[in-house]
Amino acid sequence: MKLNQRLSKMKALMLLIALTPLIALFSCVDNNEKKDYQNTADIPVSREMVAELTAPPHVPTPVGRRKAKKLIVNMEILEEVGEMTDGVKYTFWTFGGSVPGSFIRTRVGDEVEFHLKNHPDNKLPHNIDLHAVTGPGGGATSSFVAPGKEAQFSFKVLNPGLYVYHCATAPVGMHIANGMYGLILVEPEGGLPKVDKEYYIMQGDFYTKGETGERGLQPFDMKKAVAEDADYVVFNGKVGSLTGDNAITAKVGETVRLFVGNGGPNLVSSFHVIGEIFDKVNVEGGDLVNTNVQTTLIPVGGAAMVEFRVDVPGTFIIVDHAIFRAFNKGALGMLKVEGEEDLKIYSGMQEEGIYQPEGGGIQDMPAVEGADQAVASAKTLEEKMEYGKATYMQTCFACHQAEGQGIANAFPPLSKSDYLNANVNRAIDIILNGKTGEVVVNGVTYNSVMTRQDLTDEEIANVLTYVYNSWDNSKKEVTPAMVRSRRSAH
Ligand code: HEC
Ligand SMILES: [Cu+2]
Repeated sequence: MKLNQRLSKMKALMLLIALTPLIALFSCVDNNEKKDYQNTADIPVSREMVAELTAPPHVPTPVGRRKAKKLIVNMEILEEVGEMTDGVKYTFWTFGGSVPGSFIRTRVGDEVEFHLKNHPDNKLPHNIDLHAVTGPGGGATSSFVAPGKEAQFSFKVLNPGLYVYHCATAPVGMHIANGMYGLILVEPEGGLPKVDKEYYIMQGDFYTKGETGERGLQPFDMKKAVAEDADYVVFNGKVGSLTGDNAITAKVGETVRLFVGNGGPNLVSSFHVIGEIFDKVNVEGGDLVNTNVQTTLIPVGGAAMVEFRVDVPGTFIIVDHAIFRAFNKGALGMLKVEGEEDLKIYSGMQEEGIYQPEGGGIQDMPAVEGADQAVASAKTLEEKMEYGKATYMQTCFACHQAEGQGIANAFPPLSKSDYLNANVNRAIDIILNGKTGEVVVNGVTYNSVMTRQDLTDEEIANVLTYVYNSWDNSKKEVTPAMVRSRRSAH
């Protein structure tokens, strides 16, 4: 090496040494961000970032040491048929296509810009109430969104913790019962302590027209929901979402953190992992840490973070310890741990399978009698009303509501509807063909979409007879012949 080369190298080295205190000073300012504010509301945000969203049981990357940001959340609502258990289908309403909805990970001080999109193929309006929001309705009042529309609102994340979010559109219970809930995590400054594995688990209870295990596409049952008589109590939206090949995993010696939520709508969870003790629980998802916990209570609309180290291999069964729910209604998951046995901790006389669901009761329940009941023709007005009401509750109820009152800005009322009462043929046509464009009902303009209803002539006659003879309407009787003649008019 030549002398001048060596000199310039030394110069560079000296420059570096001279700069070192400065660099240290800068990184010190960085770490002392706390000093810049009294309140989390005053934490400054730097730059913008699109939030990573994940479906259960996965969670997005930890926030670590990142600074508060403007965080863009793009959440799409999807109404889709999914599987509750083998052979049982259910129409789930979802935030992001999964039950529970996409996991949102933030830190205190983030300014969240929330974009709620309601897919154009959906049938209903929705909104979102995030328990992490300080503001009216937790965002619900600013996020009501019809199919094919997008709503935007922003909020500052003030309190660390694990929070539930859910739809709060009427009938609220029904939206939640169909799966409209999820978790939003707010990490403290500097992030949560590091662990090896993190998973997202959320419990929910479901109510179907048929009995538990009855096959086919099962509609939601309002009566059972009100009676809190659940057909399914499950983790992550379906029976078996966390069992067999879907089990969550860890290796001996690893630390595991579960973000556990409960969407309800009705049942609190006695959350327990068989054969493990929670080393640490952030009770109710807040700052209070309890240690050495066997079972932790997760209220409906609440959450908890549980942490434990796995010391021995095996299959650890995750349950709601209200045990019939686990073995008969689906609230059962598995954590599979691989690694070396430690005979000191556990002797090894492990019997796998001892806690399997009893005979897979849910899967193989035979279809209940009455499923293939012949459809008798309605003769009297009373019978027409009875059959018509059944069709109404299955087909029209979700939009026009139980008393035909509709939903403001979205679904016109059928009760005392001047539009309905003015023209029977027009009403028949609407059910046969669907309806788009403006309609004015009792002086209020609606401009939305009613999809065409796939019903028989008799079903249409009965449902319209039911509607016309309910809620102060004009008491007309619609016959299958009338429907037939409208059908052939096209
Ligand atoms: C997916 C939601 C949805 C379902 C299900 C639905 N409707 Fe509608 N209905 C609407 C919407 C939206 C309109 C207004 C359409 C427009 O703006 O053009 C409407 C309009 C109507 C109207 C005319 C306006 C009024 O209020 O009088 C009648 C009558 C009606 N629906 C009856 C029914 C009946 C009966 C059923 C069940 C067989 C049914 N609808 C199912 C959404 C729905
Ligand atoms: Cu909803």
